[in-house]
Amino acid sequence: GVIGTNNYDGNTTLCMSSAVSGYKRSFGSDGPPGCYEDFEHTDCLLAIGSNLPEQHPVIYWRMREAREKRKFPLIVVDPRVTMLAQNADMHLPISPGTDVVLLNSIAHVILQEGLQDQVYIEAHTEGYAAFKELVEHYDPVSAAKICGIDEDSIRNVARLYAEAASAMTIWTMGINQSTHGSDGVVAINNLNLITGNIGKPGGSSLSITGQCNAMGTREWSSCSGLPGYRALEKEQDRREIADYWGIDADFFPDRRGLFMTDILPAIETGQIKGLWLIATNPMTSMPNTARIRKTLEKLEILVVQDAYADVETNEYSHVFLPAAIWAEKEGVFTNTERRVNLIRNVIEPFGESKPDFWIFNELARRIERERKPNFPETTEQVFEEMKQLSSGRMLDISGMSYERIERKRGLQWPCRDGDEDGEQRLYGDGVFQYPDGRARLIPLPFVDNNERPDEQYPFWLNSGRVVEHFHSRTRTGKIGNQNKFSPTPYMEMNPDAALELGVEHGTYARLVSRRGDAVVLVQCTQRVPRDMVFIPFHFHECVNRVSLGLLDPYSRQPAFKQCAVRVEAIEDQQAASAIN
Ligand SMILES: Nc1nc2c(c(=O)[nH]1)N[C@H]1C(S)=C(S)[C@@H](COP(=O)(O)OP(=O)(O)OC[C@H]3O[C@@H](n4cnc5c(=O)[nH]c(N)nc54)[C@H](O)[C@@H]3O)O[C@H]1N2
Ligand SMILES: Nc1nc2c(c(=O)[nH]1)N[C@H]1C(S)=C(S)[C@@H](COP(=O)(O)OP(=O)(O)OC[C@H]3O[C@@H](n4cnc5c(=O)[nH]c(N)nc54)[C@H](O)[C@@H]3O)O[C@H]1N2
Ligand SMILES: [Mo]
Repeated sequence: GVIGTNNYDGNTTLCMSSAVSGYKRSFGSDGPPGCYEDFEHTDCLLAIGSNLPEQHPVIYWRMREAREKRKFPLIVVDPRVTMLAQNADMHLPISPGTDVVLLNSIAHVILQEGLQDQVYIEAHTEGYAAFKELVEHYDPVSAAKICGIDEDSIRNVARLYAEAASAMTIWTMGINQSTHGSDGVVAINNLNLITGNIGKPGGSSLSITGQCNAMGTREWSSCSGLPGYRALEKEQDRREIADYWGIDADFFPDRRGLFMTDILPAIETGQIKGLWLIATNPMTSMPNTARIRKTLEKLEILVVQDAYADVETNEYSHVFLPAAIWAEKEGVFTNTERRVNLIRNVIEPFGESKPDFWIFNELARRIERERKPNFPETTEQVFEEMKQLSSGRMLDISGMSYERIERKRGLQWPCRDGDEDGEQRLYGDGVFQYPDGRARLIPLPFVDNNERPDEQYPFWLNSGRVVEHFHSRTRTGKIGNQNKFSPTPYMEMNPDAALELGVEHGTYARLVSRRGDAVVLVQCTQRVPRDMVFIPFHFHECVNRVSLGLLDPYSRQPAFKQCAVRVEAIEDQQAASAIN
């Protein structure tokens, strides 16, 4: 509204953008249709590429309690034996990046055996014929050869899921961070549409969001859009916001700008010369660290706005803006189940740091422009603006207030003016956000475009998280206990594979890919198959030195979890330990 660029994007592109684009393709809009209470109603839970006990322990306890009360089956799809897989009734150790094949095949069995909800399909969806034709090619015998799950298990899961009175799917980065991330989400939606499991108690496609306010960035325009799920491409949306802000509608670019993952290459080629990084640390979190370093060095101006001055990206900045952290500021955020909650500061900002909101306002004030939006003074005034801009829309929050949010311990959207509570689920009436009100069943042909293990690089490199650390460790890296239990970059490796290479448990080994190398401590474990290593991505100069991160064509999210590496034993252990 002041600078006039469309090149702004949320860290969401590393995290949730596949879920966003999958929801949009299937339902006509973003917005997770389910809620946590669905665990208390479901008769079958499918969890794909999500390690709930370590990554979402609070949601996990809720799910676990529900499962202890009503013993419903839990099926986990993950190439590793995660903590969640250990607790599952069935674990499907899928070949990396092939979830779409498994889901197509499950749909194949459901349609072949007539287990689908034909009434729901006919009343609420579009595209059934083309979808049916595509999944005919994915019989379990052929699919098993690609996705590595045997045909009997595929049939078993298909029957369990389709015959359950209600069934739900949750997923996180095992689906989203893939070259088929968006397709994977659509495949999950397809499964739930053909079984009539959308918007009903215990029946849902529920993406588990990464960060506490990942939903907020999606809803309120951080991802190159306009507030309230509005798009730069839509003339009416541009006009509504321009009128509200009192600026000219043609000040806005008429299309979205680059995704985060396309902004960095645009710096490489000189199209972008200045970058303002707010609360994200690409030197550790983006694939191919060497390339990112070169990119940041090329910038004419880099502004880093972060809570910690020792964040790695700050080594490349020209200006540092110290930001306050959550306990030092006030504002609302939206979680996985569309629940809006409020944080109030319990302490004053440390030192010279300021709340991000204050920084934005002060910068906007200093940028010279004839007609500028009016910038509110308090976060509560901003919330009042958001309420007005949401009124009558899908994400209506006009019935909320700071006071009511606190009293109700959060409210879910939509919560319209006058509503006592928000709605728990979306699409319960089977009316979707496409103009004709119908959801889309979308055929998903599988193209194998990953860098696969070969003779030179014989291992799949998988990466993710551990419970002890949060992301790039600017915070957890400073906490005694977290470092005590997870002190050093390490790699899960199958003991048989280690034996073959003469790599010993508890020693350092060298990991090599076509991009670079890294030194990690070897932890031998049966958690990973013989042709895979897994590395938590929290440590700087570690897994993302070697990762590739091919981009999903729809969501532009990197496939952090699939590329090929080799492992080499290291003779000089002392030198290796000095690196870490
Ligand atoms: N303690 C802690 N909690 C966190 C975070 C943290 O850093 N620390 N980060 C938060 C954020 S932003 C996010 S996004 C979430 C992430 O939460 P999760 O997605 O649950 O965590 P990850 O470890 O990234 O990945 C989950 C699993 O995906 C599997 N996987 C890899 N490839 C495939 C595949 O091809 N198919 C399938 N089906 N699975 C695959 C991996 O083996 C891994 O076990 O966690 C959130 N919670
Ligand atoms: N190999 C591999 N790479 C990955 C992933 C993976 O699974 N494997 N996962 C990806 C995913 S899902 C994600 S979400 C990303 C995360 O990647 P990033 O977003 O880059 O990681 P964070 O460490 O969470 O960065 C947040 C930064 O914000 C700062 N900060 C904290 N609070 C505040 C605040 O209130 N204001 C401001 N201004 N700053 C603050 C922190 O100090 C930190 O530097 O990593 C991605 N990278
Ligand atoms: Mo994330």
